[in-house]
Amino acid sequence: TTADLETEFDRIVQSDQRIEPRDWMPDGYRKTLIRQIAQHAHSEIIGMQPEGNWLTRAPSLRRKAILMAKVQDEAGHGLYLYSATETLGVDRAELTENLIEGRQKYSSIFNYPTLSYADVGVIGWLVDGAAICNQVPLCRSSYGPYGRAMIRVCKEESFHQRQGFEMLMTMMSGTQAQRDMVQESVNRWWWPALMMFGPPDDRSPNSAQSMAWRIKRHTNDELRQRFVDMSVPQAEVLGVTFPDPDLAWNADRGAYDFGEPDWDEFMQVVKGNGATSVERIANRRAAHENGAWVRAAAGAFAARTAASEKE
Ligand code: FAQ
Repeated sequence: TTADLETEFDRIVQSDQRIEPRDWMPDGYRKTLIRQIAQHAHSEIIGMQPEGNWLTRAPSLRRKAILMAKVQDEAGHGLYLYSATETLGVDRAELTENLIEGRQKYSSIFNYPTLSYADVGVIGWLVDGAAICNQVPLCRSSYGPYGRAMIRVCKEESFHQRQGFEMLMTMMSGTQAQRDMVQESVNRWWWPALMMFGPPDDRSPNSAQSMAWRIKRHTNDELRQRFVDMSVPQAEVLGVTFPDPDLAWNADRGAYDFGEPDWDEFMQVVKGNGATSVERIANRRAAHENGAWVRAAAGAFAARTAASEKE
């Protein structure tokens, strides 16, 4: 009966074992996973654009090769995550339609422009840094295919974070103009990076249920705090500051106090009114439409191969 299936599902989740694609799961669990994993996949794919903007202008062959590899890694992450979503019974083509028609979201962070080359380093350091902070606990997510995809994604994101930090260290030991460029970039990205963790806990409609199902392992505010605590000493090593007058060590809590992100700006960006929202989706749509002939050719080739194997 359904009650037995539910009891078994709860037992698996509560004992920290994994739900696998063929296991029974509540409809809400399936829907939540499709929403979160698809949004995550879309973020990786849209996330190629801000840094991709600097590929043709990287200052050396070495920096260009590194950046190209990083952007390709993001494409790979998107593909594993679309595959993980497909195990829940949806089709990748449908997910892409949802993205370009604005029916599914992607991370707010990718709706900001990359105005200087320092942004490449700051995205690696802060955006990949925030992504790791959020995603390491997701390696223990209750849904098997998602947790397993996260392991490899996190390893690659850690490498991306290091490359961003290394690039910024190089710029910080350069000229005053380079140091100013890094600080200006940090000023623009700090608050949007904090918004990546989602709305505050008292305004996060999905957290409680997702935590009960062990899809999420920590609340949005817990992870935001962890990210701040991790980033401040790194900023000191680099020699940059964060644009927050309320940022201060709190000895009682053993953590940094920090100011409130502009949640009105966050809501606007999530609604599709970010500085580059329209451009990001237009680029994705154009790439999808320009790739139609590749999908058609691959489909025709697969059908012909299957037919000749039958003969
Ligand atoms: N942007 O109730 P909650 C990367 C939405 S890293 C846009 O708290 P939830 C790597 C949320 O969907 C970035 N929307 O929701 C990379 C919900 O709306 P819905 C991707 C946001 O799911 C680095 C509503 O607000 N990482 O790509 C955001 O429990 C460099 C209420 O929120 C992931 O996706 C936001 N920031 O918690 C690539 C990680 N925050 O769906 C290239 C996996 C919230 O009901 C270069 N996802 N919303 O219509 C998660 O951990 C969770 O989904 C959260 C949100 C924590 C993002």
